[in-house]
Amino acid sequence: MNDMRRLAALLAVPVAVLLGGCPAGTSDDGASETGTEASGDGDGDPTGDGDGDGDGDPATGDGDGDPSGDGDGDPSGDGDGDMTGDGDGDMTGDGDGDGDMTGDGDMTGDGDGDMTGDGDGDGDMTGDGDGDMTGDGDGDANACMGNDEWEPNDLAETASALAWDGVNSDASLHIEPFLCANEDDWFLIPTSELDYEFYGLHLDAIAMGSSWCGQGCMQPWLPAAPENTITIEVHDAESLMLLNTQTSEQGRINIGGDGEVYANDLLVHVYGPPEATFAYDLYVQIRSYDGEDECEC
Ligand SMILES: [Ca+2]
Ligand SMILES: [Ca+2]
Repeated sequence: MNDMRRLAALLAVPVAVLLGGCPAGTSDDGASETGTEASGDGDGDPTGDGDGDGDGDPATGDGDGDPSGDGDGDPSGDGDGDMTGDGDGDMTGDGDGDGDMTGDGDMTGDGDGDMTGDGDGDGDMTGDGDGDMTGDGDGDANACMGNDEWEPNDLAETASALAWDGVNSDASLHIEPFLCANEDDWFLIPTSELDYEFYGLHLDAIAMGSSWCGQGCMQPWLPAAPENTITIEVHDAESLMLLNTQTSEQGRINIGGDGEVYANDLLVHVYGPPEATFAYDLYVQIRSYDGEDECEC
């Protein structure tokens, strides 16, 4: 292959040098226009195009004096007038046509065409690589800036694994997440770590503005409204079977249940209508004993 290229270069250069300096002999000389060449078009060169260009490259007929045939006067053959052969008219040879040296169409050189230089390839300015503008990395354009530390967890597959705050005759945990508009929060509860004879689930969720006991105990409460509405589903983490669910229009969930169905790891799914966006408390408790939760004012 290298030998072939070398041969082509050796052949091309002398033809251009030797014939390129003598245009008068082939185009302006009336005697040579009489059809001495085999093309039969009367212009005195062998291309058959009738242009009589006499440019020293009898094979191309484009009048530019190089053998590439693209008419731009350089031998790269891409017609853009530079030597890179990428056809974009700048000298970088990266083919992106932007005239800088990075090759990605902007100056950052990370290949994604945005100016952040974060190399995440999503073309937005957040640098989290998920292609939406929220910067939370969850790929959900509806999420909000005030979201919580357990993101991204908008799908069962990306549920945030939680740890128990303490384990003895019951296991409990408490977190304070945030629900954005049109958002889902999924949490994985490590119930299978527990070795109980009995599994009693007690799950409480309290939207900001409500309280543990609420209006009945003269404690803070929220009126029924879409913006105060929250739904929680409890699934078996392996089968994804829905084990329990509750919706409250007043931002106060209180789920209870017991049995072997709660012995496996659990998935807790939190969501609301589009109007609902609030901080909330989530309490999850698994008890090894039976018992009710009653508000004692
Ligand atoms: Ca959230
Ligand atoms: Ca979420």
